[in-house]
Amino acid sequence: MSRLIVVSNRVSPPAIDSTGSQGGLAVALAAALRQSRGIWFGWSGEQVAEFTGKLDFRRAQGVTTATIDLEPRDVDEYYNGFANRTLWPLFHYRIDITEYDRQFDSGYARVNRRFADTLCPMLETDDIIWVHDYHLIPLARELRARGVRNRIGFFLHTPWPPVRLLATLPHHEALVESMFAYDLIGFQTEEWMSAFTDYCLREAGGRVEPDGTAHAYGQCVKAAAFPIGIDAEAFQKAARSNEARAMARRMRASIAGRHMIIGVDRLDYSKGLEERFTGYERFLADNPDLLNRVFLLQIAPPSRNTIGTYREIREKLDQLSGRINGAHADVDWVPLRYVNRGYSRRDLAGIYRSARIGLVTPMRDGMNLVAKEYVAAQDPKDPGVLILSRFAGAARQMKDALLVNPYSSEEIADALRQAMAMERAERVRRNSALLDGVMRDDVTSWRESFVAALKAVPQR
Ligand code: ADQ
Repeated sequence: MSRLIVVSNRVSPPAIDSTGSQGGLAVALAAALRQSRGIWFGWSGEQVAEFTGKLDFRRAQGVTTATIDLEPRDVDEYYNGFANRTLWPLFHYRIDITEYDRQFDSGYARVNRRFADTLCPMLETDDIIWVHDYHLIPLARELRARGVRNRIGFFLHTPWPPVRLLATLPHHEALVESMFAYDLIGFQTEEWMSAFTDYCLREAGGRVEPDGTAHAYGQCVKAAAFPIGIDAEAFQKAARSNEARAMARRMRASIAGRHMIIGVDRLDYSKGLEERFTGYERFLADNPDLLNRVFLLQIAPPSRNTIGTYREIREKLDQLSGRINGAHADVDWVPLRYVNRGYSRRDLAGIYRSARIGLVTPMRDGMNLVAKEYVAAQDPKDPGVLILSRFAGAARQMKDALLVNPYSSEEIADALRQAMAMERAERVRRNSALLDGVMRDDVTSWRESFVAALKAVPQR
């Protein structure tokens, strides 16, 4: 059996910890790594004064991880720079805050070379290599330049932007050309995939076969959509755990007969938190009869704190939440509870289950797993209602949610009103249809179908 080699920017700790704090992706990949005696390779998250390429191997729960430390300059230019200040905003259609800086370019190329240099000596002839996400787009090209002929697949967790947006990136051609060193490129949805094939046709002057094989730059690569899922069974189990029940009891006491709306997101501008708060403010203004009968709990742990745009959004949200509570709060009621910390998966499952409405309104999202977790955590006999942005990749599969345009505070307010009034029979019908999809298209079937498609590509 060929080994699976997973490569990602960061490596999740291999310990599958008993508090259920590890996400579905890490668990799904760990299962495949364990079965194939594979290795998970990436950055340790640590910095050293000078890059040495020294590998730190660890083994836990049958999974081997290999990590390297990076230099402060690498972290600035590659991680905080090109990955998170150039590609992340650009791939989320935010060219207004995308930073184009040559220094970032060279740092990104350098770290991808460093990854290739350290990974190469570890590889065996029939290993299958699976590279994850926008941090490592040119990695396959670097590996090929070092003589690697193994099958290499790439999965993009974010959206892929339309041609006109991508064309604002200096050297966009070189970035796309480097992707032809992969054998298979996976996208979350058909929409992101066709933005990529569109580029191959219109910018690169290539052609695309009906099965998604793109030909350009004298090479070819297969593109396909593989919508990621959650570890649905484990999440349902987490929702029935003692910790989740205790959390649900705690929430019930604090909800005190009102309806809770829940939002759970990394604090990121792509998640539409500002617009969500404004939509909720609008809902409060439009529905005076519902004041004191509902509240929004928004959980948003800070992320990427060292980047200015992330500090700015945090300040804006602090102001907005102050404004909403200042205008509407009463002595015994606060309309918006805004919490900046993380919770274990079991606690989170208990919180989701207590919420009458799951409000998931990203402006743009590769998939969005919170929407799927919310559905999996519901009590099937008396479930809550999912309100979902039509611009999340998940909206393609989750048609039984209330789909909204997150740019419109009226649509958010109307959907909240509709969800509040929804009869139990309709809630049950919608949740059961959504749950079928979440259970069927889970993270294991995602991983298996990607790996099977990669194995089906003839080796170079
Ligand atoms: P993210 O942008 O991080 O992922 P998402 O898919 O919503 O977005 O996943 C977030 C995960 O973090 C969820 O599992 C959620 O439970 C967890 N989380 C968020 N806040 C938390 C908190 N306060 N405490 C504990 N856990 C919390 C990227 C892409 C997405 C894509 C995923 C997977 O941007 O579009 O769905 O990768 O491919």
